[in-house]
Amino acid sequence: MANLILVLGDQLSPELSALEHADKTRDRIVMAEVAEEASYTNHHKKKLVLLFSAMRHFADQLRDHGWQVHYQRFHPDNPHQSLEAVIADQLGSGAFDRIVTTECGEWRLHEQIQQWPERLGVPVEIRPDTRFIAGKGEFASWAKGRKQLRMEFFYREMRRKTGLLMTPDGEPEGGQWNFDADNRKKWTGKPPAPAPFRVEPDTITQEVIELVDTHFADHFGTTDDFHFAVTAEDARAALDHFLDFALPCFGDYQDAMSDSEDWLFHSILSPYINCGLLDPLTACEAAAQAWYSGRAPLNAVEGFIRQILGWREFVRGIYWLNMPGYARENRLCNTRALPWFYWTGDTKMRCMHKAIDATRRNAYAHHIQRLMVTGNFALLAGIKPEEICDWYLAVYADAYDWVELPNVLGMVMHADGGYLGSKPYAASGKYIQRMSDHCKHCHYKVQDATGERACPFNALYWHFIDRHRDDFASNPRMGMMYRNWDKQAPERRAALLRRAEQLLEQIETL
Ligand code: FAD
Ligand code: DLZ
Repeated sequence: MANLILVLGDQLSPELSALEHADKTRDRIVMAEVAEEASYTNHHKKKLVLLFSAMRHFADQLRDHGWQVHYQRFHPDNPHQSLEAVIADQLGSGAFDRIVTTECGEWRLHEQIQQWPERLGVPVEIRPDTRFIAGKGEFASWAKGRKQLRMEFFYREMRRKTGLLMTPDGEPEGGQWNFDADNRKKWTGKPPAPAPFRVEPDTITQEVIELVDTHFADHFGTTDDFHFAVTAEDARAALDHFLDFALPCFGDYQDAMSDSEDWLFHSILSPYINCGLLDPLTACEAAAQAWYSGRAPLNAVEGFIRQILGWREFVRGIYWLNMPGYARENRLCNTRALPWFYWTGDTKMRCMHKAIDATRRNAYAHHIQRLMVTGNFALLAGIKPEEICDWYLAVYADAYDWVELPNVLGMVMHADGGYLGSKPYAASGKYIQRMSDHCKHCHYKVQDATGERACPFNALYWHFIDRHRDDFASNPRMGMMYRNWDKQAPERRAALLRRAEQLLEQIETL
């Protein structure tokens, strides 16, 4: 029996389940750069370069290991511009009995692949994606019957399952599951943040950069200074760079933001983990080892492992448990369009400008910028979930529907009614001032809430609290906000709401 094995752009792992037990002499691997995948959103140019170059390197590696690979390079004149068209063409070019693939990461594509047996007339075997620590069924079993799904409890299960940072007696190392309380320091320039890991573009990457600049010129971002790893070997080197230079401070400054440093002490590994160049468990094990050998403190190592073993696995579980309905949720009934400055960075709000500008240059912003700056603003301003979700899906090198959607729709926009997180991450300018040095460079005054130059986050925060009283006043974690709001003088409340209304009317000019 000969198989056509489809390997997607985010499945660049030699141990991919679709490749298990395959026969190098009989089976054919298909990989394709196609317009349909490259254009379903306005993918950042650097994401396109990363994926196409990493796909080409991976195809070469497979060939070097004796596999037969059909690889389609992107060209706008190619006759087959969807994965289905490429597969149909390949089926016609040989005697293949079935298609084998690993489950993909997006509902959109998943639905298409489900229809292939009927549309293409051959069986399709879809294998579980074993690169995740929890299978879809395992997550569904954990979730079943629980009133609330909370990451922390799922994370503990994953710690027990993997044994990561667990004592031989089954207790968490350090006597605590979570050291988050230690991870909220402001960064004032010391210790200096390490330079990010860089790989200079080789010939393949240079060709892809030219291709993207020619055929995807209208996509968001820039290919300038492309320095991501595009092979598993270099992704491993990026992990080692993180362990040596950033992990020791990762925990302390995990929530910090800086006006002068784009990357701080973050790992910058998500682009590699998500496309298959780096195995998530390998990254966690290497971090745990750094603690055991005294190279990094426990608050840093536990914090890093929690992001991958906890959040990454949790959001994936939420996604597959709730799609396709999840993508349509809008429980806060938001209707406002996404302001244009999300695409240009052209705003006087310094924190927003800095986060969007870094995003445009790097196809990267760290978690707190995504959550507490661009995300927080969208939440406070009541942006339509589908528009802000599409922005996040487009602009980051690590963005795929399964991870972007729960983070944006659930964690940031609270559009799922609190299914993913117990309270919205709404915050005023004070939070941004506490965690960064942006405010001292800003046109707006963070200490003011009303007046022409008052920080927009301030009045918008109270407007959010006021307009969502029915949604949140009975939430025990929000009670204090409502008490603070209610005890302000009526004239003060009216002035804040007027200022917020004015900001919302002039949102494009902020
Ligand atoms: P680090 O801060 O070094 O964290 C280590 C790793 O933990 C990351 O590489 C990532 O694999 C994982 N991780 C951390 N937080 C999360 C999380 N909330 N969900 C899933 N994994 C997590 N992450 C994506 O991979 N793709 C996305 O499209 C994406 N969209 C996001 C949108 C919003 C609004 C928010 C708030 C978060 C989003 N995240 C997304 C999560 C997180 O911001 C990124 O994973 C992280 O910034 C990637 O940078 P890093 O590798 O330097 O991460
Ligand atoms: C994101 C992306 C892009 C930009 N291009 C391709 C492509 O040309 N070929 C491909 O196989 N995959 C691509 N991908 C990834 C898919 O769109 C999709 O996000 C994932 O395969 C879902 O798991």
